[in-house]
Amino acid sequence: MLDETIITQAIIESYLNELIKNLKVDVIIAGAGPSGLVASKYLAEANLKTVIFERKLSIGGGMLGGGMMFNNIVVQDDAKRIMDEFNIKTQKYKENYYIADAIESVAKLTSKAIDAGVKIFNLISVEDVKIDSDFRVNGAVINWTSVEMAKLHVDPMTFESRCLVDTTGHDASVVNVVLKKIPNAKLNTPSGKIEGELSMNAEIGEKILLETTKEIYPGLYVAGMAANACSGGQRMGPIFGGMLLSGEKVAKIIIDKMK
Ligand code: 48H
Repeated sequence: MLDETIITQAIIESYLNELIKNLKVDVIIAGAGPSGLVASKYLAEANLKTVIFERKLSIGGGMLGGGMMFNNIVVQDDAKRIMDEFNIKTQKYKENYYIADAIESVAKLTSKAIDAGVKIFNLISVEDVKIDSDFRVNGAVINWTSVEMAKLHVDPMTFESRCLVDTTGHDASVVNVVLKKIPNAKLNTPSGKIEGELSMNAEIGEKILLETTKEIYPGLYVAGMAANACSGGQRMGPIFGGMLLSGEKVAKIIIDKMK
């Protein structure tokens, strides 16, 4: 005999317990694309309590769709070791070009992050940041994506963290909120504002991404496509090595700062 009430109670109770357990963490990551997933695994392995809030139902961001829905991705030599570390199969296509299955890549990035101790909440959007009295970012203000989509007037709730990472992709949506809502916020970019992403150049875009991955505002870090969007880096199309390396780099910066 299966009891629907027990099934419902099991879900509600365990979910609420997970939320409560993660009210105060070391690192909150906004966005479960490739850069956020990679960053989360390394952070969790360094014993930093890490949670990801992902706006969508699906995990993986732009990686899931490969290039123009041909769901293979390309990675270059520099990032092959990260693919190996996550146990993602790669096939050499030509010197310095490897291909991998986009779905396998997302599945294994996700699975390894979870195995390392990361908690991922999907269907939740980071809509604002929490700030201390010096305007340093120290948490995320979140709401159900369905509330956001329906434009309902429902107040959000707040999760506290030692720092926040914006891996929301092209939109850099958390950094945009900071600029809009924190008076005279000056970003760690040439103009102090968002420079905007540049048109396609895979070679430059991938290289510059390691420089644009950084603490962009006190307590707020940026990695992945959001990093190039903030600092005026080129887009690079469906090559994902830079996203993996950027996730690894932001984790290293945070670990060094927090240890
Ligand atoms: C919670 C949010 C919010 C929010 C968005 O776009 P992503 O895949 O991000 P990256 O930077 O890890 O990877 C970029 C890559 O996919 C890509 O687009 C490339 C390489 N483009 C090159 C080119 O030339 O176009 O994932 C971001 C994730 C998504 O899942 C969003 O749903 C999620 O973040 N997200 N989650 N709160 N406010 N905003």
